[in-house]
Order: sequence, then structure tokens, then C-alpha cells
Amino acid sequence: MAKEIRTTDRGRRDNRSDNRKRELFSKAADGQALLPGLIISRFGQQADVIADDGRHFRCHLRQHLKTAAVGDRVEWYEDSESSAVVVNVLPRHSQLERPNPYEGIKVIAANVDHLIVVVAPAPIMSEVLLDRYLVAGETTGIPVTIVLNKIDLLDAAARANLEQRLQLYRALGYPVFPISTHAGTGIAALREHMKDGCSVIVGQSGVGKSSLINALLPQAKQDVGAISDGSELGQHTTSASRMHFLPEGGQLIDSPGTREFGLWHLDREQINRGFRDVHAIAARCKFRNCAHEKEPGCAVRLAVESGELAATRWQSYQSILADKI
Ligand SMILES: Nc1nc2c(ncn2[C@@H]2O[C@H](COP(=O)(O)OP(=O)(O)OP(=O)(O)O)[C@@H](O)[C@H]2O)c(=O)[nH]1
Ligand SMILES: [Mg+2]
Ligand SMILES: [Zn+2]
Repeated sequence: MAKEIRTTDRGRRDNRSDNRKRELFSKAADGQALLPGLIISRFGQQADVIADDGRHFRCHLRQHLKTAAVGDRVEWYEDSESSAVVVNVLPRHSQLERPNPYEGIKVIAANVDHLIVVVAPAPIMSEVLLDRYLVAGETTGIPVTIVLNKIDLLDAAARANLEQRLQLYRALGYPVFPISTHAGTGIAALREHMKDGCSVIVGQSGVGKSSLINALLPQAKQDVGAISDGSELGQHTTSASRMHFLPEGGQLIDSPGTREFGLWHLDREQINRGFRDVHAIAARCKFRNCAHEKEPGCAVRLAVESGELAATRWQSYQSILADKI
């Protein structure tokens, strides 16, 4: 089972302290084998790791690995019969984070490939809120997928209206999946989409995120319809983040931290990058630092007038910039 001992330096270790390197070398000198693995659950100073041979281990995390998150590829070793230790987190290709008032940035999930933003006609389908999630999503660099849930509530006219509103997002390059977790509609297509890679589901309260997780993973048994006001957040902080394996392939990370995703303050730079359409058109503004307000030669305002830029997107942009929501 033991893999070759690694004594070479690579990736992130480069900028770690000499102490850290000495520690690794001494570990190797002890004859301990460092094994590759994946964090599938994380709580306190511990993590559940699945080894590449499929065995599960509850591991302690070395002190300096506080930011290790579900989805991280790690190196670990068996300390004794009953104990294992993660000593190294390998470089990530993406991460989902949220600001934490006490500890700075907190990583919610690592190596995520799909950020799934759920919207629904009830409680309300709001472009401003969707755009806000898209801005937050764009800043992670993780490709965003839009899921329109509860289509069972729509008659033909309402359905056509929502499809038309979402056509704008398809044109911007975001895949849109209309589904109903109640009727089971569209779930198979979404599964197919999520098959390669690791997904995280985010969205406003009540859109059906827990219902969707249950539809994708019948054994998940998430609370549905549970009120998630501020008072509930406290209780959730103790529950662990967890990676689930989807039956048809792909993984799903479910973390209490995703509740707050996208709801933090966004700065102007993030907002500019987060609106793909505005960002592309702004390249044609006369002034490079154009605020698209009253500047002469503003291509963005011109695009709003000509209809090239959708009015709803422009309203969202201004409203998010003014931090009105
Ligand atoms: N009509 C209909 N209702 C749905 C559908 N999916 C979920 N719901 C209902 O929407 C409500 C909220 O669903 P949840 O799955 O708890 O929503 P959530 O996004 O997890 O909400 P929070 O945990 O508060 O963030 C529940 O009453 C569900 O039964 C659907 O496809 N159609
Ligand atoms: Mg829920
Ligand atoms: Zn401009």
C-alpha cells in the first residue's frame, strides 16, 4: 500500500519556511510514507481523507494547515494504527471562499469545477440577485451554471417569459438548466452536466438547493423548507462540510459556508469583471477609467441606448455598484 517516500520539493512548498522543509525531510527520514489523498469532510482540526486506494481515514491536520478544505488533494501518513496526519495540501486549481470577520478569508471548498447558481420563480426570480451571484461566481474563476428550479409552478406563458429572460444568460455563455425537483424534470440532464468535476450549489434561501441535493443524492436527506434565518446560522457552524459522490460521476460539496456565498460586499473591480457584457463593451469607452456615468465617448451608455446591453443587466450593474441590495 505504501507509496514511495517523497523527499523532493514541489508546488507550494517552494515558499514555505526551512523549518517546514526540515520537518518533511525528517518525516521521510523516519521511513514514513507520504500518501496521496482527498479531503472529503472537514471539521475542527480534523479531516476525513479518502486515500487513492479507496480507504477512508480520519486525519489530524498539522497546525499550519488551517485552511485545508473539502476538495483539497493532500499528502498524509499513518501515524499509528489508529491515527493519521495530513502534512501537506497540494496546489488548488480553484477555491470558493468567504470573508470571515475573525479569521480573514475562509476557504469553503477547494478544486471546484462547477458553481451551480439556483434560481426559482418562487419566492421570486430576481435578475439583480442572480447577477450578484454571477459577479461573485466570476471572481472565483469557476464556471457558473444557472439552474431554474420549480418549473412545475409555471404555465406555458410564464414558462416562456422566464425562458426569454434567461436567454440573455445563455447568450452570455452560462448554461441554463430548467428543472423541477418535485416533478423530477431536467434532473438527468443536470446530472450529465455535473458528471465530470466537482460542483457546489449556491443560491437564495428557498429556491430549492436542499431539494436539489436530495434529488441528486437520494441518501442525502437534507432538511427541506427549513427556515434559514440568522438564528439558524449559529447551529450550522458546527455541521461539517462534506463531499458527496454522485452516482453517475462527479462530486458535490455541501458546506454550511455556501449559505453566505455571494452576499458579501463587492468592490468596483469585482463588479466590472463580474459583468462579462459590460466588461467587454467598456473596452470601447474613450477613457480607460470610464465610470460609465457622464463621461464623453462612453460605449456602455451607448450600448444601453442601442439595446446592445440588456436594460436589466445595466440596472443590476448600477444597483450592485450602489450596494442597494
Ligand atoms: N413547486 C416546487 N417547489 C419546490 C421545488 N423544489 C423545492 N421546492 C420547495 O421550495 C421550498 C424550499 O426548498 P429548499 O430545498 O428547502 O430550499 P433551500 O434553497 O435549501 O433553502 P435554504 O436552505 O433556506 O437556503 C420547499 O417548500 C420545497 O418543497 C420544485 O421543484 N417545485
Ligand atoms: Mg436548504
Ligand atoms: Zn464608459
